[in-house]
Amino acid sequence: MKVLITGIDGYSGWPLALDLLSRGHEVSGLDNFVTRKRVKEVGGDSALPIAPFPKRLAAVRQLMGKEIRFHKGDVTSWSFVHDVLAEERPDAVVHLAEQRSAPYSMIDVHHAVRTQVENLSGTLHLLYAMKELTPDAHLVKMGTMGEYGTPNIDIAEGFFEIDYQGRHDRVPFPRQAGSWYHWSKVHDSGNVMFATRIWQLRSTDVMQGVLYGTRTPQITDRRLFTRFDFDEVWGTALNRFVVEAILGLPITPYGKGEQKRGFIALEDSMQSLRLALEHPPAPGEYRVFNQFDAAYSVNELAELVRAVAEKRGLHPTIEHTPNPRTEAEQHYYNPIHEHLPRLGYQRQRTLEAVIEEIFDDLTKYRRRLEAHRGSVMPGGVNWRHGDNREGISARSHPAPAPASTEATPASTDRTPAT
Ligand code: USQ
Repeated sequence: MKVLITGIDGYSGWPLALDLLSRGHEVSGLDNFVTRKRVKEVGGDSALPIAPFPKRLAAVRQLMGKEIRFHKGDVTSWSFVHDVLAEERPDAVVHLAEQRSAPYSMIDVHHAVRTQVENLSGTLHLLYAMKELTPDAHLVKMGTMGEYGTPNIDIAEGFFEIDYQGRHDRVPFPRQAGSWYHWSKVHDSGNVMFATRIWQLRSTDVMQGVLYGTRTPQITDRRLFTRFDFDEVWGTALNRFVVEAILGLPITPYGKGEQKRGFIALEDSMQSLRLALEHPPAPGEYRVFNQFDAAYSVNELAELVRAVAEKRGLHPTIEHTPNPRTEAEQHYYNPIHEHLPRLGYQRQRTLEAVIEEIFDDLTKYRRRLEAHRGSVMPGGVNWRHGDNREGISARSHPAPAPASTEATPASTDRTPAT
């Protein structure tokens, strides 16, 4: 199968490319490398050193004997998206090229607008290009479990049956997202669902939980490392807790710490995406996968990280900090996840084992963590403040470039296919 991965340089895009190549699929990709730049703007960096993209491609060639065709550019450019699809004519597109940080989207009005303009326009460009050029191809769109929020009832897998005022229907499960970023995914979901219906496209909307881990079976060399973020803006709670423990900082659950989320290991996410690709939906079918293995509270994560740290002679404290987010800190959480197991999905990795690996891998790069210690502690982005630029500047060197509310002028710069 010919698969185009948008956002191929990202945390999950890169391992997905390796996974698909190793299973004999043909892979092409696009990226504008903006995540590398934006993480640095807030004073962070990947804990694991990631090779420049041409070196990644050379390593794939040398170690796997495979080629990835690459296009440098921005999905906010219609002509770029159109040109890439016209050239590649993929059987499937995995769309990961979106701004993926909730705190980044909450920095100020410019970051909120940038997040939504970029994410929605990229998806719309892809939908239009697929309708015109590859109407039979399958779109696998990365959404998030955070689209649903934390309702006081079970969370259906995309759709649910409802009786209301004497009538019955099957309707999308309500979305109650918790950041401008998460809302951008909600709006995307509506757009993908609508385009699929009017143009008879095939689409899978992946409500993915929080990803974790540094390894997949194909990451066999440091040139193939995927990124690992741990700063306040780009790092997830689990990543941050491990780094806090290694650096001797307190582990920082926000508020009561009883917030629950669904989690899935990087390697298992690759398995899920592969299963989705290898079992495409019918024309006109929009399906939703709740892609996670188990739910954990932030306090459970903190305790697991502390337990692993203790075994290694580290003695981190757990210090609840005032919650900078507006979110339920104690709530019911029971999302249904049945679609992937029906396709043969089986969890391979446990959270405990992967936390051990993360400690192993990050401890070797302790100096990189030390160099970005200032970006770890919370307090820079508060949901209740309209403007957090001061909080962010305080921890970043250099200060972030001023954002614009205009759609980012897209780069159409094209690197020759390799
Ligand atoms: N949290 C802490 N302490 C911290 C950082 C976060 O307690 O130091 C809490 C947050 O308040 C939140 C929970 O941990 O309640 C999860 O936050 P997170 O930063 O780990 O993850 P989140 O912002 O939800 O976003 C991440 C990814 C995003 C993806 C999403 C999946 O960055 O791209 O869509 O996880 S989900 O959470 O299912 O929406």
